Amino acid sequence: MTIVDKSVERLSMESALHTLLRMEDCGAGNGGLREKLLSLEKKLASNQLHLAVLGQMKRGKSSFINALLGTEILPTGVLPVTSVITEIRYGVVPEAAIFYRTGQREKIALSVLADYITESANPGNKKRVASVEISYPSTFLEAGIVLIDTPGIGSTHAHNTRTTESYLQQVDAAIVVLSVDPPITEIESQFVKSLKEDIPKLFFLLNKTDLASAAEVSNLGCFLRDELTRIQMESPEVFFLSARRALQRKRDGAGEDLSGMQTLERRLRNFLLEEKGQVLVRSVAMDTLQVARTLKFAAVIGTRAQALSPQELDRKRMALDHLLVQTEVEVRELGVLLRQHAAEIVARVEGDLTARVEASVPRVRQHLKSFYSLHAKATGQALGALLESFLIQEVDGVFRCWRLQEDAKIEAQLGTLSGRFVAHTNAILERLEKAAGLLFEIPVEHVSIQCPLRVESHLYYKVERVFHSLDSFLLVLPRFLLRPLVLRRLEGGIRRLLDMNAGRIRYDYLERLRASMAEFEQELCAAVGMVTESLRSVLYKRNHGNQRETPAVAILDAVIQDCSQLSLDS
Ligand SMILES: Nc1nc2c(ncn2[C@@H]2O[C@H](COP(=O)(O)OP(=O)(O)OP(=O)(O)O)[C@@H](O)[C@H]2O)c(=O)[nH]1
Ligand SMILES: [Mg+2]
Repeated sequence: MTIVDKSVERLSMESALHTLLRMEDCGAGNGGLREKLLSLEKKLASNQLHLAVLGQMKRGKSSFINALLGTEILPTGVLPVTSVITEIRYGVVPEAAIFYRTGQREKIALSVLADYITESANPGNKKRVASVEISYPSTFLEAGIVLIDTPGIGSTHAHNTRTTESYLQQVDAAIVVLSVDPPITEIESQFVKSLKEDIPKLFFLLNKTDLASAAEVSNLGCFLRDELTRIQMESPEVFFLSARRALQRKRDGAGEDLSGMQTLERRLRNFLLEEKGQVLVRSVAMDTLQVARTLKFAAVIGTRAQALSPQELDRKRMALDHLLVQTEVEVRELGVLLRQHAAEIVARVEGDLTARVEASVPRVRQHLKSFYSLHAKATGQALGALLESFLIQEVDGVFRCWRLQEDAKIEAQLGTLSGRFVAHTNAILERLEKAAGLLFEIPVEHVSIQCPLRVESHLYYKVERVFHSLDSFLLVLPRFLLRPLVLRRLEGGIRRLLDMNAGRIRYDYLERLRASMAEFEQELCAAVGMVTESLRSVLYKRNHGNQRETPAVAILDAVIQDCSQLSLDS
């Protein structure tokens, strides 16, 4: 038993799924449907809360996670420490796995973790670690919480900020760690504002309360809430903590909780159970309802079929077979059409990207020249390094804004497209169900399917060096000759840098669109396949279990009722 009790809703959802799976085991259904039920069961069981711990460097993010786990797994310190995204999830054996950008994976002992995730042992992430996964046998994690330690934003190491930002879209909730010294800075306010867009739920944690008196903490809390309200955070949830005291208390294993940790732990578990868990149960219930209604429809037809004479049954079977084949043809045609539309979207992205690069080359060159004039004193290698880091930032900016706009554009196009295709599929299903109902003289209530089409974002930018060391003989050149030479070299790298990143982005969009479309098409086919297979299986099983069909309808009615209830917003 985990520390989180299962909710009543979750238990009845589990039981509804078991009932349907048991019916499947009796042989009443079909393979696709069984797979669907098993995937729903898995979805329900995988109720996990991906909880990122975010904030400016040195606020105590890693210390907070250590305190939650009651042990000092993560390195902490007075200089910027964490440089790699680190996920910590439940596991019986304490260990860590390193995922490299090359795709390689390596298991390591927790004792050498610092060699991979700290700025001092892995400066600028030269070991090219993409992420780290830690397993740890903590009861807190066993409830289904995955903690994510992140590099501090606003760190002097710019790559750390980028690492964190590119990860945010994957989390369910985040704890923004602030501290009493000072409670919130302008950078943090801006950061919180940007987070609101990406993360469904934010908690705020004012850490290091041991450094202030109770009265000061209370004042700081008010100040923090005011500031959060000012930046339009609706009813912000603020917690107070001393990660230092909390860890000490867990180590000593006793004493009154003065750290604030218990309140926070309780809230996080409730959040997982009540809010996230309910959303999940609701979505599983909606899908299960679909399955149960399909099965009932088929079961009712099956019952009807038993009352028919063999000749009449054969005639109706032939008619239904014809309908099923026709449906399958229509769905295949729909698939072809869908792929055509997907290709059009990809072509549009390519066009936009090319236009972006073309428009940016002269602009970036102009910006580089202005920056160059502003730094009239620098020359030689130093000037090269300065211009290069400026250029990298510029290129990053070119694509960052573009991607946001492009993502919004694609999202809108996909929304329209998926809406249309879901409607087409529903129309096909409705026609089939009506015709089958008419054939067997039973009432039909079509339940619309819903499969949203979404594209996940996993893009990483690659910023490569464009300025390489100057040949030593050039360094003897007088300043008035050397400076323009350095500028020209950098200018020469602009297009290459833009093209290289455009290529990566193009490939990334292509892959993501392809994967999403394939998944969407598969979902649509599965929704139709569930109905056609159920009808086939029930019609060709006339001689097995004559007595089973009637109770099946009653059982399905009960499941339908439960799922309808569970799928309602509470
Ligand atoms: N007094 C006090 N110090 C704390 C507390 N929590 C963390 N610290 C100290 O703050 C410093 C930074 O802690 P970390 O946990 O490394 O901070 P971080 O946010 O993970 O830092 P980065 O990984 O560099 O972004 C360390 O010296 C900690 O000992 C606390 O509750 N009280
Ligand atoms: Mg840290």
